[in-house]
Amino acid sequence: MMDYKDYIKLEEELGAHNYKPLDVVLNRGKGVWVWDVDGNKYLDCLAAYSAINQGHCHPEIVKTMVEQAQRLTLTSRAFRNDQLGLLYKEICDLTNSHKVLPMNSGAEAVETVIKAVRKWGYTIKGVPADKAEVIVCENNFHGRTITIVGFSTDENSKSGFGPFTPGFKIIPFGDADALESAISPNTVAFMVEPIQGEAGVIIPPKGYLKDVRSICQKNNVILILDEIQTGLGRTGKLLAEEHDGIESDLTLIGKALSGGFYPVSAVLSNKEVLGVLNPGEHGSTFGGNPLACAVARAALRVLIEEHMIENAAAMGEYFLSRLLELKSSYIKEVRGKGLMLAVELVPEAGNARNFTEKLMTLGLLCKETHEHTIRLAPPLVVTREEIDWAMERIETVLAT
Ligand code: IF1
Repeated sequence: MMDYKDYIKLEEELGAHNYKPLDVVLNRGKGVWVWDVDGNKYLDCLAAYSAINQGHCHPEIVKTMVEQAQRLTLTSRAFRNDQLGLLYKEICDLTNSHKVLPMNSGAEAVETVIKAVRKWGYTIKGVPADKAEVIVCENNFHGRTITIVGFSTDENSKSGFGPFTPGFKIIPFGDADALESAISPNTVAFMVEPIQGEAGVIIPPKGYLKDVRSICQKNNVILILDEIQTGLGRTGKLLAEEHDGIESDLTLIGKALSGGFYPVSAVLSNKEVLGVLNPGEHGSTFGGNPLACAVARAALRVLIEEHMIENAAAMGEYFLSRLLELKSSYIKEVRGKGLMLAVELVPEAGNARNFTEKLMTLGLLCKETHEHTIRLAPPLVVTREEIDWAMERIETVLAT
């Protein structure tokens, strides 16, 4: 029989080393809990980077996936299927969108939106050929493709992978004046995360998104919100933009759109922008396939019907208040909105990785980001008792 070390050895020998996972080998999950190959149980406070908002192996999504898989999985977009239109309708009703373009991974949704706004710039705004500019923020995280890492400011994600795609301008996050000054006649769009995830759960100053919204409006610049991580309930609202009472022109969703079963992402848009794409100009073999659509429909349904978004708001508030009460000289700052939380440690505490490794031995799985921040983001079905359980472990490792 294989020991957990044998699984790790296989991965290390045969896999590319583009990750440094915690040495826990999981083989089962249910709700907020996962189990390793030796039967040890852990509370999952990463939720697969927010793809598992609905909890592991949600039975309704499992049922839908199995039924759909037995009926029809893939047609390609050369033909139509009976799930796609229904997914469009349900997404549009929920998010007040007018058009949808389905893809698979988050990065593909980002690539798609860049193509769409460039085309919009040339055909509607009147930007001269090949001059379109997209403005993005410092410390952004939008994915891993060449174009996307090209406008990253994180050397680790970027260095060694050039040459990169031109046409991007980088400004500080949370600074609306910087946006206003960066806009030129060739600016087609501004793309931003409502809360920066990978950067360490960075919440912009109050009023930032409202200001950004009106600056974009005034200058005929498309506002793109990357809600791949913040969307679908994570911050206590269906979309994080709702906290600021704004509506983007284009919104990207992914991750929890499938409840973690299958890569499903989408670009949501007002009519004008996605309306510029014509047959043959964009696509994907798997994007919009009936299995993906059926799974996404179920994932959205349980998110709403089981009141996971309200639970994220209430439990997020509770978790944050408990973290803020912690008395530890290791803590520099606690941040969070809904169930997107982070504890930033003082440099003297050492690497956050030491803490996530200790937490793992106590049965709590979470992930460090950069050197000094511990990110906490459990599935949105987490209960008060489970947060108390997590807090006992967190208190133990942060005791000074
Ligand atoms: C990895 C973080 C989370 C994203 C936003 C697009 C994408 C992501 C706002 C791309 C992806 C991931 C990917 C994951 C690490 C991760 C992450 F640590 F980088 F910040 F979620 F917390 N926009 N985020 O956060 O989506 O193509 O991956 O489907 O290992 O790279 P994707």
